[in-house]
Amino acid sequence: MTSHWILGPGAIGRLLAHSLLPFTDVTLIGRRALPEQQHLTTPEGEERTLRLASVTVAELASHPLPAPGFVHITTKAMAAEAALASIADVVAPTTPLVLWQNGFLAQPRITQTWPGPVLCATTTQGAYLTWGGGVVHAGRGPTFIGDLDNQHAGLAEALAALLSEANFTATAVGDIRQRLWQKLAVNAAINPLVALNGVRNGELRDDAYAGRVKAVVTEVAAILEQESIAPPKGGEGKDAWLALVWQVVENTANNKASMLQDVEAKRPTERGAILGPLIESAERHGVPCGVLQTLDDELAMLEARF
Ligand code: KPL
Repeated sequence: MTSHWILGPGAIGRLLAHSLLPFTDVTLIGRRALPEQQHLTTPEGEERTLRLASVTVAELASHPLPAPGFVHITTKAMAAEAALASIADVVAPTTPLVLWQNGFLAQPRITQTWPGPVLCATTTQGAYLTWGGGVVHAGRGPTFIGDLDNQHAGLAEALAALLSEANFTATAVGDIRQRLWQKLAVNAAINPLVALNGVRNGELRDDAYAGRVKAVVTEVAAILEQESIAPPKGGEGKDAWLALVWQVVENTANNKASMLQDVEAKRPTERGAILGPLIESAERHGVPCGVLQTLDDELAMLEARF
């Protein structure tokens, strides 16, 4: 049986572990020890408790486990490379990795440096951790898996099939780069503004914020054109991106976006993985990014006060 290591026991990592456990061998890996019994609340409100095997990074170094078939990295974007480095000595460099991060920072870097296959996943599964360490599976949504160079389609298909069997609906795709940038575009238009203003997603429709959303999308659309990322649903340029952003705002109106949750918990945000690649691309292509840069500076100032 192929074993799956899940490095980063946050909400998505634990949801993945709960989903896969009945079908395969799963080990959660974190910096701190986790309780043996892990609780999950399903979107239907059902409570489940499972015994999930977990080890700390330090234990793994002194008591190596049998080689994994996949290592899933489910940390925040800015922690992914350090997390991989922390287990690199005990994992064969040919092991397939699956990167579950937001943004587009860890994915190209790890794809370039890891000798084995690197799959990227983007998911719309909604999940959060409770204070007691349980995971609430708040809403189901599709997951897409592929690799940036389209060289591991068979592996992506095998993983998507296993996840779908585990009711974690997943599809292998040949355009994961496009999908990661698309999610990044939406995140760039929503997350910094809600985090800086302490509002839920739906409030961005208010006059006080809507103009800034449009200004962000104008810059993002021009940058994505330079990156050859097609506008969503075959639409045209900026308007198609804006329509997508308003659609997500509508669908998630009552959500506290992940970046707002980070700010409220005084944790570093994923600005480097979301705004960083856009600003870097704008500078490379000579496209304006003053609005994005201001958001990034404001977030940096906010984080400096934590
Ligand atoms: O993905 C999200 C997030 O919170 O990071 C959005 C789409 C903004 C929904 O809240």
